[in-house]
Amino acid sequence: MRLAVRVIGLAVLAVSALAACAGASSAPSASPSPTASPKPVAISIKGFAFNPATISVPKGTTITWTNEDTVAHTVTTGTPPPSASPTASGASPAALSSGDGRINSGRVENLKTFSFTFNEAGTFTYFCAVHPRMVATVTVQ
Ligand SMILES: [Cu+2]
Repeated sequence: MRLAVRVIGLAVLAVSALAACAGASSAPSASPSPTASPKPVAISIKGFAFNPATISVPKGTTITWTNEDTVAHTVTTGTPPPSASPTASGASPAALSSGDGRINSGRVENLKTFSFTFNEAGTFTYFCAVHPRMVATVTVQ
């Protein structure tokens, strides 16, 4: 019986020590400075679509795209070329469109990421050069 009381006592000590640690680690980030850059934003590429496909962010935001599909995709600004129809074999064209040249990730393979920091306001329409039907928009304010 005494042993049981001791074990419970130790468990309570351990739990309160953990709680103290958790509280301490979250404290320093509580005061954001006015010069801090906007929070980074994540967009997933999944099921041959950008998620979310439409997003609005403040100037200075870094967006990171993560390809969760097993095939390669790209993040390419501009409008998809009308000639980008799939080849007869279904393989992607050898030369991928580089869009308007503002942002072009090149091939982003499975579970790889691509990041871009938007320092200019405007509307950025982008597509996947491998699958030009994948289109999305970032609005920077
Ligand atoms: Cu794609």
